[in-house]
Amino acid sequence: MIKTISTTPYGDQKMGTAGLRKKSQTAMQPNYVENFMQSIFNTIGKLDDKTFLVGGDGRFYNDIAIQKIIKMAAANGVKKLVIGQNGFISTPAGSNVILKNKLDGGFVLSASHNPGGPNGDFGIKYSNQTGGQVPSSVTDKIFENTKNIKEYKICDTADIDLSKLGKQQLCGMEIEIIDPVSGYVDMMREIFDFEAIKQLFAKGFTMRFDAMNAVTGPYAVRIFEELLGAAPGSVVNAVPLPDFGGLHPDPNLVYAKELVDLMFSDNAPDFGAANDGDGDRNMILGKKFFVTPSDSLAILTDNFHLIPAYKNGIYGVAKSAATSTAVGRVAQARNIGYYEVPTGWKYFVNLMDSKRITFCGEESFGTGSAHIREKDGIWAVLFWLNIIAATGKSVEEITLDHWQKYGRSYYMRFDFDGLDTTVADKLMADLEAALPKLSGKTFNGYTVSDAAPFIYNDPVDGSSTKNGLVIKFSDGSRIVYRLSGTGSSGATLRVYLEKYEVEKLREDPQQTLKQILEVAMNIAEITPRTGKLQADVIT
Ligand code: VG1
Ligand code: CO
Repeated sequence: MIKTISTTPYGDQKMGTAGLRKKSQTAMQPNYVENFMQSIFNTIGKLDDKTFLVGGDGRFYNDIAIQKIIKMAAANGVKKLVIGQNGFISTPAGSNVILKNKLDGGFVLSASHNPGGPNGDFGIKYSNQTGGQVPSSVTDKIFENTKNIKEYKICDTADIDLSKLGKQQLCGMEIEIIDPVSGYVDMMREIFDFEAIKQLFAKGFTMRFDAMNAVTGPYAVRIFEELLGAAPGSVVNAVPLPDFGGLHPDPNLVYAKELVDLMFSDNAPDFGAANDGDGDRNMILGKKFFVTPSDSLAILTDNFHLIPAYKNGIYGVAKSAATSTAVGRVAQARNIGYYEVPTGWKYFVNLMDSKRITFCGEESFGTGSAHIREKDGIWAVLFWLNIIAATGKSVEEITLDHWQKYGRSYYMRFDFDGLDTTVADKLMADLEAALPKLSGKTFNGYTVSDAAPFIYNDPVDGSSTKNGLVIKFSDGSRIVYRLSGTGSSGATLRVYLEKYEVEKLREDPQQTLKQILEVAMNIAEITPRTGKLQADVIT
């Protein structure tokens, strides 16, 4: 039943910030998924003692791709696959399954926060035994393999029934279908004070959680409504749909519009949150109040002692370079380690494995801890609920307290989408070349103190990564430029702005950052080069 099929390479199967991400139509081309998976199997080598996790966020084409992966794993001699029931598992739940059961890695079929459907995106995230996505040294090898692939192996059988929990066999490979929710829920119960949060809801606390028709619906209903007692209906868009019901499952102020409108209305519940397609991102809102992800990371870190799992202390904390420096002030005050890494969760993995950090986060609505090796949307929501339950304060009060204690980093991100790749690459190259000449110059009253590419030297494996360009000003303000590595067509330029204030704590970020935005646009010549007068998405 095992067949060897000849194939020809596609030249574009390079993984980006988080796995392979392509238009569904691209991924649906003959042998596209097969070539990519065979290249991974070839790169791993010995497979007869290996067990992998397989699951996904339920998006369009996952059902077909997952069957291909199962049949190919069997034909390639993989020992065992652990598969989420009906092919579902969130990225954080998948990381937990790998770690807890000491698996050799896994495949989560998701393009994360990108839209799904026949005209949306498809993706595959590949993790190793750490439970985190493989480092660039591995993705490079896989890419090389995809460029030379000549054949793949597949077991020629009928599709596997993924609805039936328990064990089965396929072409000599063991398959175990698991409930994707229960193990994750058990882990959350061990970390947080469920009793305290339950009492909070019992006293009438209200929340809305928007699962955006993606993978977290079943997790959120189980945890928030069934276990913690949030009112039925608190979780909305709770049934995962292949096209996310037309939603763009990116939990930010632009795409989670329904939730944002409610939270800024007079009918707002006490607390609002949303997750992305694969459940690793989170957005936190209070009544008429938005918490930036950078502030959220700083606030969670400063309140670690309120959470049962962390009350005895934490190692350090890390953030991506583009994320605001707010958490750095907490790290300093708390006297814990502090690391800045390139964008992408995979860079946190070595720091967690070597016990250098406990918490980490990114400005892109990602927060997490060393309980797993991926960011974790529901974890962040529970962390906030636990702080609220422990302090009796609202989201706004908690955030204001934080700013009063540490000052506030006004922070915004501006995305310029759909750029011509050549134009975007040239903009970055020219800007990088111009950086040395910027030092000491003043723009709109801001004097450049330092301008250089961000370079990360991993303290564990010694690898060096360059990602993004950073301009620092003498008052602590910063501009970071980088190109997105998760898009499926064209280029996206991201411009991240930050300004630190100790006294003016309640200004409008857009106003506060207006001058710096102008500087950022001018220095990089964004309008003349791209034709864009303003950003497409502002978060
Ligand atoms: C974006 C974010 C980055 C995040 C990545 C994956 O990458 O900026 O912080 O880690 O998405 O998120 P980029 O290269 O487009 O800026 V997800 O929710 O895929 O796992
Ligand atoms: Co995601």
